Amino acid sequence: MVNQTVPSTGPSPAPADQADGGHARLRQSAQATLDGNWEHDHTVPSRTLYPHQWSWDSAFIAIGWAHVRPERAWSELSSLFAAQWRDGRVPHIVFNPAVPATAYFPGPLFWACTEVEGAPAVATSGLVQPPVHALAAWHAYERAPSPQARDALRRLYPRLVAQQRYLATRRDVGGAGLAAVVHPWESGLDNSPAWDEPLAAVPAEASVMRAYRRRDIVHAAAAHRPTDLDYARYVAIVTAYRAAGYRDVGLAERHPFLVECPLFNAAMGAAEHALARIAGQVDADPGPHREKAARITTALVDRLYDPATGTFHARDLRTDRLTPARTVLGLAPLILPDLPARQVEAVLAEATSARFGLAERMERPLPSHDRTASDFEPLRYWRGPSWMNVNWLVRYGLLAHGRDGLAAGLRASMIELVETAGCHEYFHPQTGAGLGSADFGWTAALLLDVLAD
Ligand code: 9WN
Repeated sequence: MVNQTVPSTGPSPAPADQADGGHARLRQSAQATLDGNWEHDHTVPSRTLYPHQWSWDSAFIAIGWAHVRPERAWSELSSLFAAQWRDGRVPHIVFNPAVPATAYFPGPLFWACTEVEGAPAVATSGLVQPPVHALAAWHAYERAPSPQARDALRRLYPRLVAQQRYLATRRDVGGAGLAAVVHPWESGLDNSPAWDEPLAAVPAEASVMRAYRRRDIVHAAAAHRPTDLDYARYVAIVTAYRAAGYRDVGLAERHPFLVECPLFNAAMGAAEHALARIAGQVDADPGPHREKAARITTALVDRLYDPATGTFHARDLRTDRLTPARTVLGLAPLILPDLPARQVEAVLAEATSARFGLAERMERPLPSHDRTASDFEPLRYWRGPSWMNVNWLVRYGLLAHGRDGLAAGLRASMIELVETAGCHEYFHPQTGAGLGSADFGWTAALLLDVLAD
């Protein structure tokens, strides 16, 4: 037994650290990252790689702000939704006009959205990202409830409803109650192996990238980013959507990439659950949200769950087949509180297998792709590295299904990772080394959130 009276010879924690489970300094450094990335009414994901506002980043970042400066959480979300298009889409990038147009590729001139009818005056992209905003808004409110927060929630509510309406109507290309993503960037997991098959069908040559200047590989190692061929296809898909004026009518007949993603649709279902709770605070009717949530969960299980693999896959609408990769996207439906027990057990079996390594005591957080797959790449972006946001979502799902032991194991591994490597964008899934941008917004924000539990 350790004699508590013997003075330690190692560095002793500062008094504030002792009072905070040893995490005061970690919390301070996470807040310093958020402060450093704050930009008048929003937070940039990274000062170098991503100097504008990104949609799902802002949702995760708002959760972190709720712990330290709640007014910024609401500013984060309201500035994003101020750029909502008339049709309800929330753009995946809102460009800061004060930042040079060449700072990020593809920049505002490439998207050319300000000329499109129904787009806002500020320059944006024409794509969306996973609709995690209602869930984030509710979570931020629960973390720091106040009359001001409730007013902000009241103002946000109709915009969140319009976002859901856009996805449930214009994006229901498959006609079965799920939303389709029209670009890998919309999934948020840009070069996930889940997109390899549908992306391979998009005609493109890597050499077209000679006509453009990729800015990402100025700031990050090319071996840790999508390839030139990936980018050539990303550009080709945007070009097709832009040529159609970013209209969604007729997507099935003309668009080169149409996929139903399990994470995106799980977020859409979780958003209805969150909206039901928000409705209860803002004198609206929660009933229709609960009904929509139930329909989304049923459609997700019918269309994206494969009993043969026991996990969720993406459905390529151009072939009407599930794509074979077993990625972390398949675990995301756990965030649905009404996911049937059979699928909950199957997803837990997948998560706790050697593919993902979830356990009550685990060395590293979940990777973005199956560790045992032959195309697992530990350094390349969404093809292996661990990311805080998907780990946060899976932990949220574990808590929703009462798996507290597994949630605690995941939490400890997330904290240890950032404590050792810093607030990086992503992490080597075996060594834990920090990859991509340092001082990354959602890593800092979600760390603050898990530390608070
Ligand atoms: C394209 C900002 C965004 C994240 C995405 C991540 C990455 C952009 C890029 O950065 O995507 O949207 O240039 O690679 O994949 O999830 O929202 O952090």
